Amino acid sequence: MSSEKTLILVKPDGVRRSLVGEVISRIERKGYTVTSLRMLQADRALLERHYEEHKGKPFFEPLVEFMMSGPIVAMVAEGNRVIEGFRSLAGVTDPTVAAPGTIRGDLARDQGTKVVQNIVHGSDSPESAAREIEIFFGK
Ligand code: D4T
Repeated sequence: MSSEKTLILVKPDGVRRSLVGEVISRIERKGYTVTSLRMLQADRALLERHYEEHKGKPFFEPLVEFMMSGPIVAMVAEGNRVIEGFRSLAGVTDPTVAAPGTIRGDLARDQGTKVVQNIVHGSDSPESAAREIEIFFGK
């Protein structure tokens, strides 16, 4: 049986709003297994690595500032097709149009900020997952 891993973050807005349990609960109720978990205060160096694909974009600096604005929770979830499955649970990036029933569609909205505050991050490919898991949990 082939299993897969993904890196999931509860961003500072999710932690501030006490939604960590809600996010983990949705992951577990879907049937995935959380196999690693830590709360941390991310620093700039870590976030520049994590978001390197966005360097130079207009929302990059606001994104880094937002992600440093409070603690985050990082976790690894496992299961068949978990990368695709968690992105489906999360909903699309823009919470205004994220489908009801998804984490972003149910729990987030446009706050009028320079960067979208959308509660969670999930890896978008096996390569990103491996890279991001190493950033947050080491080899
Ligand atoms: P993450 O990576 O946080 O799971 O979000 P997504 O996969 O849904 O979106 P992303 O990597 O394209 O963007 C990272 C982060 O930047 C914010 N963002 C993104 C923004 O404020 N404005 C934008 O135009 C985009 C594309 C939201 C998530």
